[in-house]
Amino acid sequence: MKKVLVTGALGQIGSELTLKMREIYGTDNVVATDIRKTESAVVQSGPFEILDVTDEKEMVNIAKKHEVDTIIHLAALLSATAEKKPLLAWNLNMGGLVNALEAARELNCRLFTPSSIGAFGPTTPKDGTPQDTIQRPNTMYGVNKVSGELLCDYYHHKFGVDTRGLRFPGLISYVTPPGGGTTDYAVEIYYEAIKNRKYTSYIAKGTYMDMMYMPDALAAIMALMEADASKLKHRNSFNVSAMSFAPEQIASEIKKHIPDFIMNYEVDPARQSIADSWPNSIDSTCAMEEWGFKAEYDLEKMTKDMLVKLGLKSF
Ligand code: AKB
Repeated sequence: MKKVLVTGALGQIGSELTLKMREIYGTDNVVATDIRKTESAVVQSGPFEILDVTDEKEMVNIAKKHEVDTIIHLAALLSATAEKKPLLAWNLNMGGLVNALEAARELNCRLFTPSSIGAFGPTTPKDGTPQDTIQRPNTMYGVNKVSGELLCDYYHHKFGVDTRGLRFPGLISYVTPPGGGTTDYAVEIYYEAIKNRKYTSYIAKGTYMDMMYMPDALAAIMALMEADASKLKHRNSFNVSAMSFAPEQIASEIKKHIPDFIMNYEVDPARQSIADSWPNSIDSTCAMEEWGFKAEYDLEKMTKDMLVKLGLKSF
């Protein structure tokens, strides 16, 4: 990767990935884009363009203007929002992706886009979910993710576009909060633990989902993008996970550091039913074997780091 274009650069992944890549590849070599402009470090620290990803012409123009060789396409709606606004999700998630793929085809760029554990559904094996398995999701987000995986495979086989992707679990970070996801509780809980010493979970006890700390997610994206293409048997998209836990387990990990922390439950049926349709834990073996995926953070290590970064003093 010599010159990279990032879409959705002000979102949860983009706001950290853009800065990390600017450190590695050079500030001017990472062009950030988003539909809005804010005062964030991403906008202040390097090239930034306003881009609505549903505008194909504009995407190609910006990619051409900056002579990029890689597109990191992150702009998308997450699962809970997509379920509330399914048509918008279809138009944005699929429209944005096909435009990014067309830009990559026309300009001969490598393309990364995230898939998700949401690409699985209620008939998928729930534990140790394999790389290649049943994918019949019952959410609009899941439909978008499976369609996106297939579309990326199609562009790879039909047009030779170097497409790569990861099926991300819930991503946890202290920098930019996610918005509209089902796994967001696992981020909110840390903020609330620091602020109010209590949290009300909208996900029920005993609901396991895969999760990953953001530094591992950023490292995984860069390792996959740098990987030797000839080693990749799978294109879209690799299972990657660092941990799997239920709400009561993250709560008891927090309690080790904040003993008066209280967890309550008020289950949101909409998000619970999305969580129930997803795997308990996915198997990342193919990612490990094909390009050396490795996660550094488990629940214990991540919790310590999150609480310190969010300002917990007494450690
Ligand atoms: C969501 O909850 O929608 C995302 C995801 C797992 O894709 N965090």
